[in-house]
Amino acid sequence: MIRAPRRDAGATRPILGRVKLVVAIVNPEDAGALVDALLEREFRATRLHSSGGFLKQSNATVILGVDDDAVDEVLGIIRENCHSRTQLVNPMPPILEPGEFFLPYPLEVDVGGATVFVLPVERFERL
Ligand code: 2BA
Repeated sequence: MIRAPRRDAGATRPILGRVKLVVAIVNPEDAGALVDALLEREFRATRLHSSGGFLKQSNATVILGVDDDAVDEVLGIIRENCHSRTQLVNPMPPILEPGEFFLPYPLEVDVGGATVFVLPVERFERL
């Protein structure tokens, strides 16, 4: 777990150990429980409001900086709290020629429990 330098500890210094940035794109209905579960385990997290490029619906992006050793624990917490769902999407109508017609019907799309990226962090400081 990252131990950020305290403000009264004098000079700011980078966190020891290799740090990773976990970026998790999750359903907004799961984001609250996920952030609560992370905080319970003493992980600091930031929740951003985002939206998916394909469905154009709201989702949530949760970012957190963690020690390399803690990445698996964080992935476990994400797995426990984020559930996959089926969402209906109305396809865009095509451009029709005269005499053609298009009967729109909703398509089912599986949206994963979470899309997670783990990135190396060059430097981490709390100033
Ligand atoms: P959306 O882009 O709105 O995508 C929602 C779901 O639609 C996806 O679920 C996937 O099942 C489907 N989908 C997306 N693009 C598609 C396509 N070109 N053709 C057919 N089906 C498509 P997930 O894969 O679980 O992704 C959930 C959300 O995670 C995405 O929302 C997007 O916001 C994010 N995401 C997924 N992959 C990403 C990536 N490689 N980079 C950045 N963000 C990503």
